[in-house]
Amino acid sequence: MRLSQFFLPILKENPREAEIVSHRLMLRAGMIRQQGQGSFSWLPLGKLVLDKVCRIIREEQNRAGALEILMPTIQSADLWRESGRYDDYGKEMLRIKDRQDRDMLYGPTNEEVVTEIVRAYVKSYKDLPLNLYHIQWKFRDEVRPRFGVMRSREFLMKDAYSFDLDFEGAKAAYNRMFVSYLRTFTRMGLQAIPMRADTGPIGGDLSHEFIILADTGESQVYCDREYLSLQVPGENTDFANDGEIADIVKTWTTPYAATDEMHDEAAWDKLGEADRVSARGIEVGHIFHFGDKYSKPMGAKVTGPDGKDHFVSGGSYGIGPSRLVAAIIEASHDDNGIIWPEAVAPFDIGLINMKVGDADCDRVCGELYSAFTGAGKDVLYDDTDQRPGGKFATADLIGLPWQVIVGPRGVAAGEIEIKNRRTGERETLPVAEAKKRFGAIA
Ligand code: 5CA
Repeated sequence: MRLSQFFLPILKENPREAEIVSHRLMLRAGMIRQQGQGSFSWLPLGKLVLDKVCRIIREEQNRAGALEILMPTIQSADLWRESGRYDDYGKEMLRIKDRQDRDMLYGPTNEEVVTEIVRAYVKSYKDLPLNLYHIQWKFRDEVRPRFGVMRSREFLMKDAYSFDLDFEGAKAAYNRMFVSYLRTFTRMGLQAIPMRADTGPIGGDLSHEFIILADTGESQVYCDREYLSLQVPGENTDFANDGEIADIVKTWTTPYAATDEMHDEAAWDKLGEADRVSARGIEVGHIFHFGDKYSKPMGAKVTGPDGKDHFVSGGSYGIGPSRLVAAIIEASHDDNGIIWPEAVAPFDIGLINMKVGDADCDRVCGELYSAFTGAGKDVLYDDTDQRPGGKFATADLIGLPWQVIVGPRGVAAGEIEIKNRRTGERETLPVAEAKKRFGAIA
């Protein structure tokens, strides 16, 4: 992509409304545009990152056996009356009337809709286990929308829903999602700690929040330092092996970890002073086990191996991709801007032409652009007539992992410079060597 043809509305000044660094940097880097209270458009740079985050989530959901669907945003109030949540949910729910004066709502979550699907089609235990997920916009009329996309009113959520014959099956499904979440967040360069959590309006008897430690986090959290060095399960984890998955969950739930609402002072006091981490945290995922809370009032049942009817046992599993983009920035930035982990970077390489119009610089940039893109790299080529200082500032602000800098003096000697955004390390290389460095055959 040529920067001259891209849409990157960079802000020079710090936007005054932004209280935390991720909100500030997302606005400055032209990733998002606020459209209303707690409502944002995603501009091209932001959308590229959001899509990469969603792709990792999808891959890990699919690996754990979940199936992707897509449910509507606007839901019928009658379905929520069946579960009993229409009146309970309170002011966070945006209630709407259609032209026939029917009560509708903009979904804050989807337990009712997905339970209706299962009730309609799933009749036998042989059709279970089943886990259906989607990535869809949600609306919650939050009391305090703030911090940009971190706590917005309209936000993207990946929500998965598991259905099993009995409690044991549902626990195995919960465990698979638990392990899938560990892998998902690690792949985005984040260290997420699962903590015992309150179940709130979703309900149920077991729940974990996945928390990123960050000073700007909204929750107070408590955990054992041991979490900071636990090994995240690898790609070869066998999700079909309930025993293996349960062992991983045991390892990750044995040391103490709890959010403020679930904090147990007595257990906390037993930890040595040096092992205690008391910090602020950002909730990026939340999983719930709630058994027949929805299937019973909504009549979602299957015939069991005993020939009798059983209400299906369920759980739900949320991740906030839009919040995650902000959380990744909170965890990875410096004074000059964002530092994207490679897996979610909007482009892999920023190719900077220091003197556009200089025949040799243009030629070498053209060659490198073809070589890198040919090797499967996403490249943002700064072919604008901005001064070098401005180009460097933009490159640092938008945080691409690598900068490849082509200037007249270097080119005359057949050399270019590469800079690693994270470490700041610079290296001067012959052009052919630079091509090889990023996977292109010279
Ligand atoms: N139905 C369940 C699980 S699918 C559910 O709704 N869970 S939740 O309420 O915990 O939300 C799931 C995830 O959505 C949260 O962990 C968080 O990452 C994200 N999220 C929730 N509220 C907001 C918000 N106002 N702005 C941005 N992301 C949010």
